[in-house]
Amino acid sequence: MAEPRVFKNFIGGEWRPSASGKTFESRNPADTRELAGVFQDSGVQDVNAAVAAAKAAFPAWRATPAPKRAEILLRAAQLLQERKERYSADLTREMGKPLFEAGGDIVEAIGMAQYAAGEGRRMHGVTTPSELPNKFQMSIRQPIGVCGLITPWNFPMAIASWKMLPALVVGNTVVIKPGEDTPHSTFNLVECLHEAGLPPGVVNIVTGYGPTAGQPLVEHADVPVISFTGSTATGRLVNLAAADKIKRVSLELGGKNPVIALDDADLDLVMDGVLWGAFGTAGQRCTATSRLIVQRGVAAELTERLVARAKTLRVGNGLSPETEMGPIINQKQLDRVLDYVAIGKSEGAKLLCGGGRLTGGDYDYGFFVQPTIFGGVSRDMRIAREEIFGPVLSIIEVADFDEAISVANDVPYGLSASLYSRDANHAFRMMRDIESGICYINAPTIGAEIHLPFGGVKGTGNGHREAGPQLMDAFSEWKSVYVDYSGSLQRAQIDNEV
Ligand code: TXE
Repeated sequence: MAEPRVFKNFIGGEWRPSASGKTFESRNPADTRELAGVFQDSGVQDVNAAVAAAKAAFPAWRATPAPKRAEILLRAAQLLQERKERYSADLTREMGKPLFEAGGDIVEAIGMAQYAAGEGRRMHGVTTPSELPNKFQMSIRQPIGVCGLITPWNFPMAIASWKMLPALVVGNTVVIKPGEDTPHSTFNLVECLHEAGLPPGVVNIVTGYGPTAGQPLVEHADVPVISFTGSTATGRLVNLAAADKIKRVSLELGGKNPVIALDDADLDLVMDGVLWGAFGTAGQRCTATSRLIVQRGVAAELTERLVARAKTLRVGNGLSPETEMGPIINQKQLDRVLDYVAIGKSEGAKLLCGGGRLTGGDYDYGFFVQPTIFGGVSRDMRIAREEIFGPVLSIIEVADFDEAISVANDVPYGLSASLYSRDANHAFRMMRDIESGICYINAPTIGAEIHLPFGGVKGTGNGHREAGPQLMDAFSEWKSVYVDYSGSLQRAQIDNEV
């Protein structure tokens, strides 16, 4: 086994230990005997140093032409492509997801680098006519300053890229505090940016825990923008801490995503979609399928076939090519998943398969849970309403499409939702009536692409979207510019009275 790497904070283009000298370990969740890396346990002094470096780098980066900024992103995309295999293994080692899924994380970062780089040659504003003669007007997009990025552990490279690359192409500088379980992938992303020519101080990494390293970043007076992905509870704290200084906060929080399967659905397609949606990434996706809302006519057959397939899924170390489902990220999340299994049973739901921790042999060194399916779930049960963030699927039977939509919308979240049906009328009603930011027809609840906005309604966030044509909105200000070349004072709304 290779010597574990010790990562220092990356501040102003230099490697710096935490001011306290403290470090923490990240271990492979599939095999805790394996150390994935040692990272700095940072505090307020380290955050202050990183913000100072980002602030100092801002004027020159802001003044760099956007197409030049974009060229660096494109070169980084090329480097990511060349290193995809190595970075995927690093990601699997720290996060646990199987290698083929880890590759998806890297591909998403590559796609985002290419997409954001395209904006370097667009970054369109608008020109509009004036209501007065001899007057010109337009809007221009401008950077804001130092952006504080706080990311979770489930998509260690993809989520970092969604936030960092749009912020950079607009001309902002960045301090990122990655999830404490999975910091390595952020270093890999930033390594490519630096080799591609990113100037020192434009991106800074401070590792550590939420309350000690995340909170000082949120509260820092020189950080006007916070972009956060994580739990609803922490998102609320972040929002409250930022409110005092009237910061811009973009939150991407949880989900309780439904698949609706109607009697006329292609059941083979539903099977594949639900298994992938519920058990891909061991259910640790904000878009994971956690509810199957199924019409009565196909409920029995679908349930029986799903349970049979779930029992055959190969759960194991993500580094092994046979693995279909990896571990849970850590002990705390494992306990949470098992707690929800107990809650489901006590609420009267029927445990159809799974529900236990996998033990014996190598399983004893990781956080493995069986793919779990509950039947007989009703809409008011906690397992039908609360985000579990693990491989647990709740099946809820309904009479018809109307009841399905009503159940689907009856949760505090609204990120992703899916309908399986051959009926175009139901498909269009779904698109109109489902309360979610992302809607799929005949496809699972996971699989968002970067060319469309990502985010949700209700408790899933606070109205912002990542990626898509809106990707730069959280990280830019609009400036409206009026140029009067009439040579005299022209008063809008007064001198042009209708
Ligand atoms: O998240 P946290 P956790 C949900 C999911 C999961 C639950 C808990 O339901 O079971 O959250 O996961 C940083 N100020 N999601 O505990 O605490 C923290 O260090 C500033 C959904 O891992 O929200 C990490 O970098 N920052 C989600 C980040 O916030 C703070 C993905 C997320 O951690 C902080 C992950 C503070 N006071 C979990 N406290 C999704 N939307 O996909 C913590 N952090």
